[in-house]
Amino acid sequence: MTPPSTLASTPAAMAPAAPGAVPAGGTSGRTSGRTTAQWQQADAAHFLHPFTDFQGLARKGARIITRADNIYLWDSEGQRILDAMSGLWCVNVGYGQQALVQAATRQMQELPFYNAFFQTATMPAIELAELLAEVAPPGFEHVFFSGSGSEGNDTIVRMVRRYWDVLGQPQRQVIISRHNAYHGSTMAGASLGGMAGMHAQGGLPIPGITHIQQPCWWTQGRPLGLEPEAFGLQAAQWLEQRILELGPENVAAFIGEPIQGAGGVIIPPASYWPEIQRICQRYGILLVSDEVICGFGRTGNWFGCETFGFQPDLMTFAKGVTSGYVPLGGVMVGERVARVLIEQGGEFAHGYTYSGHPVACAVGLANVRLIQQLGLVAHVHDDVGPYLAQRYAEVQHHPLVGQAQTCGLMGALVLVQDKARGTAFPEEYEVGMVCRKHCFANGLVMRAVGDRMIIAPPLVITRAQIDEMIELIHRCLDLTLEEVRRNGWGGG
Ligand code: PXG
Repeated sequence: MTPPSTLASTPAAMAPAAPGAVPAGGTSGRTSGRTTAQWQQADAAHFLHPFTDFQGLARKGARIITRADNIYLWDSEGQRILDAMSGLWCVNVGYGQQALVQAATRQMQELPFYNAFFQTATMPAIELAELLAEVAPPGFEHVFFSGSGSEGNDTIVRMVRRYWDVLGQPQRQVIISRHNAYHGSTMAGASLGGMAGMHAQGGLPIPGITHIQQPCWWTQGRPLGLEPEAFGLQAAQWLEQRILELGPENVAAFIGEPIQGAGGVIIPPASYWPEIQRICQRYGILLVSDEVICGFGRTGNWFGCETFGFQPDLMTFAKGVTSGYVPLGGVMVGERVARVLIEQGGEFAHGYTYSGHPVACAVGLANVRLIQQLGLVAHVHDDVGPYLAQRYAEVQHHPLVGQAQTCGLMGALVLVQDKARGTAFPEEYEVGMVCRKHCFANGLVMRAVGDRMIIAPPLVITRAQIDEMIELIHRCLDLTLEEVRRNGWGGG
């Protein structure tokens, strides 16, 4: 096991305080003279939060997060919280890593911004592109930078359609994705995604995007009495069926997250991705792996496609590339696409002001180097990943848990009303939200997606911290079970 001392970051308290600065305290220190209620009032008055019922939040008041270190957050009331979601699936190296702070500071002083549009480049962008080509699977030599995962997926749509145009097959427009996928919140990102609630707002999906069923054995394979591996093959067949319905000559690409993250950590059976790859190859269709969550060590390899044994043509990345310290995303472009765009494509009329932003790239560079120096990919693969799997096998025995599954440092617990039969709770009970409320009150960030409780802790987590997290999870499951029984909802 990697000794914890090499993984722990410098405690914020040890950093010298600037004259007159408010101390980085968990309680009133960071509140700059306002109470939590005053912060909440100002928040409700001016800040429209993403994916939020504005009125509902205004009534309740947001939790104000004031500082963080390693895998812990502190709120404005001084409560310490174990962040089992890595911010939002992104703080892979944990909080407080001074190498990233210094890289940003240095770059801001030297060259805070210059663009990459008019035949210019900055050194951090070049160096990061070079390093990403080194850590990516073989065959990925080129990078197109964006500012986020959503923008990265917009780039994917533009790029795959451009690829087929250049090859003289402009009718190859359709991109196939999956229900319950999450690929971002821009028009193209949300269209690629398969979230019904998002499609219901704003006339989505945009034309040329279609969705097949997701490979969720628990909700789809199990009721049919299929073994996971047989179900994986069947779920891949849904892709072939759709390709044949559309006509293979009209299909540009298939996109998927190796593990669906925001959809509830849906880990596909091992048979699924190799069969998807075979089908894409059979019809010449581009295969896109959305690595925004699975990339940068999350599943125990640098990229999720390596864990699941497939070789995509394009990979979207974001989040873990900078561990969320600053925004950055992009697309890793495999040789099949890169050669066509470079050698035959002429100008690709696409790009963002912040494509290759020097500060973001400098932080990305420091972050990827830190992942290498700390050996975090091996730490997940050989140590904490298997250890989490072992501890989750125990959580599986809890009366509320129907299924407990992990891959690397992603985990899902399915809450069930009847453990023996694996029956789901009625949706209106919102049992996931009940559990989340107990997590919130007990100093644990665990996300609820319907009845699936999900985690994705920072990769620097140690075995001892996994023990601490599992203890909290048990406590919150027990409190949820008590409430379920008090309400007469069954349970166990
Ligand atoms: N692809 C995947 C697979 C993602 O998970 C995006 C693209 C979009 O990235 P940006 O950087 O544009 O947000 C994501 C983002 C959740 C949640 O509820 C997940 C994400 C974003 C917001 C909420 O789990 N993932």
